[in-house]
Amino acid sequence: MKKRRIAGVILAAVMVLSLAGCAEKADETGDSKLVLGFSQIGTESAWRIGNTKDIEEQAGNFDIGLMLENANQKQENQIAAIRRFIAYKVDVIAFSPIVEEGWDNVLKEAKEAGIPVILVDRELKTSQQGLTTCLIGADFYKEGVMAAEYLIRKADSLGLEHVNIVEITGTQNSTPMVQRQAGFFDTISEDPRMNVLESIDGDFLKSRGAECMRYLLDTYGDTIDVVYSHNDEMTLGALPEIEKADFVPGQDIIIISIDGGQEAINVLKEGKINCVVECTPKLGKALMETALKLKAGEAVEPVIHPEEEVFSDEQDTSLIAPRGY
Ligand code: GZL
Repeated sequence: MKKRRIAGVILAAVMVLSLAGCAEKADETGDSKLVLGFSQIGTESAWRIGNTKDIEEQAGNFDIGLMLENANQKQENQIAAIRRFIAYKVDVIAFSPIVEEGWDNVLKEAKEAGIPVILVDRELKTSQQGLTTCLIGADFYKEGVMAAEYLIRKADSLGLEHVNIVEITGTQNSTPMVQRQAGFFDTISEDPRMNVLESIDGDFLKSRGAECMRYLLDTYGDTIDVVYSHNDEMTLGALPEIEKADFVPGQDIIIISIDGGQEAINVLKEGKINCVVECTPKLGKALMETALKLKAGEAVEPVIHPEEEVFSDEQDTSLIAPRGY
């Protein structure tokens, strides 16, 4: 018990020192340097790691004091971090909500403290309007549509009359999962060739992608024509399982993924993935620009969607530029 108490004291001391350090930075500049508190979901994917790196780089470029906390995939850690930002009286709070529900209380506390909140990457649902100022992040529904539109073109080019699809989804009740599924399903629903055998939750994790693919292969075997995976990590976990089952990914089974990280693009170039829909993690510049506008009392766009494209075996993949994440 004693050891735990000592550890607790050390952690608290570290927190105070790091906050004090931030306060000193603000004092050093002499001017009111913007302090931004950011609660990041975790490090579950190359996308997430790239997003964190970009936010840190852009905070430096804009000379913004960044307090970034990693929640290690736990909503309660994000809520605790947002409460620390409120206590520290940061100028702006931003976060990527791991799931859409359960944020009302802490967002009401931020509003009562007069601290504006920016949503980055993912959205949320609240019972009260006006608890957040804006969203900077991808149009996930459109990503799902682009994935389905690729599949329809692929089925046409192969002359397929019947297409059996398995879906490996991202974290249940997260915005990217809900909207990537909706965009895909809405688009294929008008095509009588398309049949979804099963959707299964891979939680955006590589290890879960492998487990899901093993289960789907055991259950559906060679009736599977397409794997639609909500992110590259799960896709990269699934591919070895497909090969262990003596199928050739990209040929025996069409592979469609989302994110567009370098590792998945390399596999696309090898022909083992057929389509990667881009979901850029580079949201840091827009975040810093928006935070500065909020601090200056300027109006901000309610939604900022970055431009995104589709990489696939329909193009010369050797021309795809380095991805940077
Ligand atoms: C999408 C982001 C998703 C990525 C995953 O913007 O929320 O979370 O697609 C990441 O790789 O885990």
